[in-house]
Amino acid sequence: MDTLSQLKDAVLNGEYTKAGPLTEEALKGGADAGSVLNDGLIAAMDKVGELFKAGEIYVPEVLLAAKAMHAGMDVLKPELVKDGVESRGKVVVGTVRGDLHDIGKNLVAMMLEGAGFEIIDLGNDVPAEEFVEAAEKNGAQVIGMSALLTTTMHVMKETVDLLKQKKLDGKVKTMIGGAPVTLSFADEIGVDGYGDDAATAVDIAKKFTGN
Ligand code: B1M
Repeated sequence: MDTLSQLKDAVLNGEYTKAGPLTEEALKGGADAGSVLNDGLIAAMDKVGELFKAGEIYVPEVLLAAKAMHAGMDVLKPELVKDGVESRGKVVVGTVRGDLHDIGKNLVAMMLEGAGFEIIDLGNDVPAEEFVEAAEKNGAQVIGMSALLTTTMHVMKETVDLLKQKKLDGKVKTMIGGAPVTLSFADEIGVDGYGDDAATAVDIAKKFTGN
């Protein structure tokens, strides 16, 4: 098996101690950074997303794969900057104000990063103003918000309203998710997209950015 296939398998299987050295080996063997990223790391995370969506693997496997992907990305990042590989777009992510649950949000951020997006992760307990400011400051195309409590979901609407107030709606797309969030809630508050899992969040972000 060639090194890129070995790297893809290592990420897919969550073998995070192997992913860094295999990335190095692929680069030393003459592969360019773009193909290591697309045919190795991202190809593996795409597969992870598919398996996760189909219910064939679960959160622990996704977290391990994401950890392996990060190990590869750490080695690859300086090369990517050097080779000038373009990112798929910028996404601001965070868990809304008053809400400290961040496992799902982290998973979404990792899957987006694995798919080639640049992530501005604001952490948890993020107010509407901070989401909008971060999108403006970084020129992000998408704001992704997570909420796990029924009492904090309304902050998502505050962000949508603030974007409208600043005439940024349409320019900056919004997507939301989290256990209590539903499609009908998303429609009700006027966000642009709703993902019931991290893989769907990636599909939505790709659609928003024309990828
Ligand atoms: Co809390 N908690 N919790 N909790 N907690 C829930 C959410 C709860 C449903 C448990 C229950 O009562 N059955 C309940 C909420 C009830 C409600 O509002 N309806 C609850 C409560 C009440 C609380 C406290 C108030 C408890 C207390 O103190 N009395 C408190 C609140 C603190 C606060 O936030 N202010 C609290 C605290 C905590 C811990 C700190 C102990 C811990 C969080 C640790 C952490 O995140 N670092 C915790 C946990 C772990 C949970 C449960 C058990 C698990 C949540 C989780 O991580 N799931 C949860 C019960 C449950 O959900 N079954 C519960 C795994 C994660 C991968 O799933 O986040 O849904 P999830 O993300 C998914 C999708 O939703 C989607 O993709 C992910 C992957 O598929 N997704 C997106 C998420 N964000 C997305 C964004 C997108 C797209 C998709 O686009 C941007």
